[in-house]
Amino acid sequence: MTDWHKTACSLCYVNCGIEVQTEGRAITRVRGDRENPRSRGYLCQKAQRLTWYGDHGDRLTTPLRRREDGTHEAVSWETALGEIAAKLRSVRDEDLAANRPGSLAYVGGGGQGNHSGGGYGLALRNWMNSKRFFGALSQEKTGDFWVNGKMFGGQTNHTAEGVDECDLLLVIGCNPWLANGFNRARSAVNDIKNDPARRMIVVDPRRTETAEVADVHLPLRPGTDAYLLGAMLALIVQRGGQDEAFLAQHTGGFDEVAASLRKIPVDEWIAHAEVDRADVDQAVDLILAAEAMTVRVELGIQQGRNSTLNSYLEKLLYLVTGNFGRPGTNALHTWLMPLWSESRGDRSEITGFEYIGGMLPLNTLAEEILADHPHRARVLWVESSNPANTAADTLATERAIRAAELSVVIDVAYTETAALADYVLPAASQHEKWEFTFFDFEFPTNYFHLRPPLFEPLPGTLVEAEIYARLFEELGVMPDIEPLRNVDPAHLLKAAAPLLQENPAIAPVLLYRTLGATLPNGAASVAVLWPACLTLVKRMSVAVQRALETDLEGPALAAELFDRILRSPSGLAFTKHEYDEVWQLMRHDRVHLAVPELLSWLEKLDPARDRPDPEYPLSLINGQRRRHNANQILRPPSWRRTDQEGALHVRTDDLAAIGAAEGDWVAVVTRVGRIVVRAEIDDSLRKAQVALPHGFGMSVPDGHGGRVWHGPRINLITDAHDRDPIAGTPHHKDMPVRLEPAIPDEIEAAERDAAVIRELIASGA
Ligand SMILES: Nc1nc2c(c(=O)[nH]1)N[C@H]1C(S)=C(S)[C@@H](COP(=O)(O)OP(=O)(O)OC[C@H]3O[C@@H](n4cnc5c(=O)[nH]c(N)nc54)[C@H](O)[C@@H]3O)O[C@H]1N2
Ligand SMILES: Nc1nc2c(c(=O)[nH]1)N[C@H]1C(S)=C(S)[C@@H](COP(=O)(O)OP(=O)(O)OC[C@H]3O[C@@H](n4cnc5c(=O)[nH]c(N)nc54)[C@H](O)[C@@H]3O)O[C@H]1N2
Ligand code: SF4
Ligand SMILES: [Mo]
Repeated sequence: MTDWHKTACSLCYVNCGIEVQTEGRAITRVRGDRENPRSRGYLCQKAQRLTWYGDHGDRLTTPLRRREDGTHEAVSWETALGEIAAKLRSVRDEDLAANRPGSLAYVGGGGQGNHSGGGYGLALRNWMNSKRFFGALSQEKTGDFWVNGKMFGGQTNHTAEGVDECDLLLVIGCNPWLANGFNRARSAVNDIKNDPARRMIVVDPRRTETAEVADVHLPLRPGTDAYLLGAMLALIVQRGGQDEAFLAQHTGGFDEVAASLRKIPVDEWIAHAEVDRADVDQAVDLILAAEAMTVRVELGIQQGRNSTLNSYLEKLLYLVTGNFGRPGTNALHTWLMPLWSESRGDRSEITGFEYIGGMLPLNTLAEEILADHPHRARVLWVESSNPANTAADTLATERAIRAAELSVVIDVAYTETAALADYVLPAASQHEKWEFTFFDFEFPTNYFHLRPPLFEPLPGTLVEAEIYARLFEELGVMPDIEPLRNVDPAHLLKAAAPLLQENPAIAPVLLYRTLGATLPNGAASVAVLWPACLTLVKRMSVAVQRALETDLEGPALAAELFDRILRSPSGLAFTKHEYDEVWQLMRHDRVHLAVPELLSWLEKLDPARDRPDPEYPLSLINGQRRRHNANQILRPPSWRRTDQEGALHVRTDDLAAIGAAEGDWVAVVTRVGRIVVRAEIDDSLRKAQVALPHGFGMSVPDGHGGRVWHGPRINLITDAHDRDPIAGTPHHKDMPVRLEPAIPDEIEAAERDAAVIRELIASGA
């Protein structure tokens, strides 16, 4: 009998608890972990393919240094860290001498399954006196954070959904059937479908798998969400559907909102969205009849036109109707440690964009580095992210990586970003170290899951904490911790407190080297969770006591929480609230419904100005979630059971319009670029809508000593300047494009690559 080991799936941010069997470094079997109190045994079609993440030939096993000719050579950890430290020190000194802001640009800090390394990156930014932080979140969610800051008072006042208990699920711009995005998504959608008392509305241009089972599907024209949601809100208020008691008790500013909504030309806006008025009325009927509605949104509106405004309107839908803070509605959730921070209006000197949640738009990374400005970014530090594929405008991003005076990538695989970097540092994989995420978005009970390692680190790799500890030692900024070596672990934190207070910038590294060294089973990098436990207990001890079913208080409660986290391989509940305590999580005293910047944006919307460009008449979903894509996490071609080439999805009529047929190579053309892809029919798309998959564009070993491109590099055609005015997020879900038949040279090159990929898949690589 082979043992089952507990861990979590890291292929999307839901992080389902799973159990796996292993052989060598391979994961041979995967099943849902029924003991995980949150995911309760659920998993989706991707989890079975998890072994392709850590067990393949493109894993990094040694630090690499870039040669003059652009190729990489292996160097020792001492050499790599010594040279990096020397360069960092000299840039830091120059920054200080020139009295300019720190010129380190930091990208990433954690992917879908790994946040254990992120804290050390913060230490590095602190030491380099730099705030410049970019990441995946700052090209999808920062508009949402900005709105939360205005309405609830905190950019970390992030919302949860009550999908399991709602009687109406309103899905806007996301496809939980394929992308999940919330706990047990497919089961939850099926439960609603099979219960005649529960309803679902889907707002999505495409007739998605989720829309297929909805009671009402509003297939709006891409990019018109603000019009449709505005019209729906106007109808709700016209019909007196606002929850007066809720509004009076918990909110302010409704009258200003209502005044703006009353100006909306409802029929004109609905016509602009190209949906049937009768369907909109039916959706509004369902919303007004619902006892408990929950609204679930994602990239369709967050990476769509009017992104930040959409995030506001979506929240108004549940707040105006009083669907908040009750079972089955939206709510705020707790954090073991917030994944982002609070910004107070600081702006980039280079682009003028505001920091939101501590981040600058990823879309502006290349500008920050390439700008002709004395305060441009000079060092690029990338950890657990692959911006050469995932940031808008690939060519500009590649130029920026090369232009940086120092570029360092910490990753497990030889990514497209790593291939361009001055130094590449190999990390132990998520299955080779203690790992966790802060993607804990549940209310009233919230959960945390610390996963023990399945394997020893691959020889040559180090966990992030160790990489940073050695780097700071190399930088000569680590204080002497020798006197702490023989202190009894029970008194260690007290003994270390002065050191931590004197060196707040590098606290994570100090915790790792001190407290970490006393933790069992090599769990040293878990030490960073200790201050999180202390802070949480100070803020909400009752909720922690309830979750742990204990009367302990203060530091003893924090110690108990920390200990339970270490001893709960299936995860645990860490806070448990009563519903009406949701208001304690909010920073404002009441919800500020009126956000002047967004109300004036709403009032300025003009259907006459928002028409498709005749030169680029189609709307591209540039980065669709499909059955077998998973960001940039799974790289070997063989992992994909479906969509192995990463095809363009297009309707029969839109494809015929350029004289092409299914299986042909076609060019997708934007203002900034052109890529060639295989066409595949999907008539569930809306007329004039096409889709390219997320999670491709990898350069993989071709089996003959070279490399070959696998699937479209979709951000080659993304205009980084087509972005939200507040958050700077790209409009990936509504990119203006046109299709053209590919030319013979393009077809020949595409066929050549495709043949190599087919060979690789046939050989299981
Ligand atoms: N299979 C799979 N699952 C994943 C991932 C993955 O790579 N693969 N990645 C994970 C990550 S990081 C994220 S952020 C989530 C994203 O999850 P989702 O946001 O659910 O996924 P997308 O496919 O990007 O787009 C969502 C939907 O937006 C619709 N859409 C396009 N344009 C518009 C529009 O103008 N208005 C509206 N209302 N809808 C529009 C599309 O038709 C699509 O159905 O998925 C996560 N889950
Ligand atoms: N056009 C277009 N672009 C998009 C999107 C889109 O829809 N369209 N979606 C966007 C979205 S929502 C997201 S979330 C981003 C995702 O894009 P990225 O931020 O680039 O993140 P991932 O694709 O998750 O890549 C994570 C990286 O972490 C590495 N990694 C895995 N485990 C570890 C580890 O333990 N340690 C270290 N150091 N590294 C590790 C992986 O090898 C991989 O290179 O893409 C965005 N880009
Ligand atoms: S929903 Fe996400 S975390 Fe869960 S099994 Fe699927 S990919 Fe993995
Ligand atoms: Mo994402």
